[in-house]
Amino acid sequence: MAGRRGALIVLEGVDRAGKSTQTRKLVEGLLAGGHRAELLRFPDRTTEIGRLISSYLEKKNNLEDHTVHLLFSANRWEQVPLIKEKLNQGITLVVDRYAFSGVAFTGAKENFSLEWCKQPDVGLPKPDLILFLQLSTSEAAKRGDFGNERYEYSSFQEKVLQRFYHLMEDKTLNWKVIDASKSIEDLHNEIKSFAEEVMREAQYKPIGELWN
Ligand code: DGP
Repeated sequence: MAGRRGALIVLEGVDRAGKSTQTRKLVEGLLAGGHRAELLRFPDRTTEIGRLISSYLEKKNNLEDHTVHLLFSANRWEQVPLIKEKLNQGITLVVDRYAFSGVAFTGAKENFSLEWCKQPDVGLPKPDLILFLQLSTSEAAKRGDFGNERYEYSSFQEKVLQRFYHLMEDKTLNWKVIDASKSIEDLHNEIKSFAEEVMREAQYKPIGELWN
């Protein structure tokens, strides 16, 4: 048993692709199957940095674009000790958004290179699996009105999607693209089988470093 670790599984996608529903269902499904699993989400709005981010997203405050990028990254880094501890205890972590959202959302703004955007997140624990919930921005928009938060409009989401496609070209990462237009249950079953496979493979591997 010694040395077995949990897997780090990330769900990514544009807004309204169903990430939050699917992360929740995956954790429930893994627990029901006798696995140890917990959910994390970024941004984590409960920390002090998270509260700053949250009021920025709610447009209650304005922050300079580089500054907010670094805050999102810091909000991930502040959870790294906990992430490592849980993984080493054998707990699989299912994460709703990670550094890829960080790069895709800031990278969708004018005058930000992907290279610059990646730097603050270099060295974060490397996901064993990144599930990309693929949904066109027009399909996403049909799922109901976007909310009123910053970034929740179609022309921006389209740019975000292009940045995600660019990030997916990185073959050192284990991306799996999933058709998010399927039913919630079909999507869940597909995601769960990818997750169980990677949990078996990750058990004896050291935790990697992202983009390093
Ligand atoms: P959510 O709580 O999942 O609805 O995400 C909040 C919004 O913040 C969503 O529009 C995506 C965006 N977002 C998530 N992570 C990052 C990040 O690291 N950087 C930036 N700029 N935006 C992010």
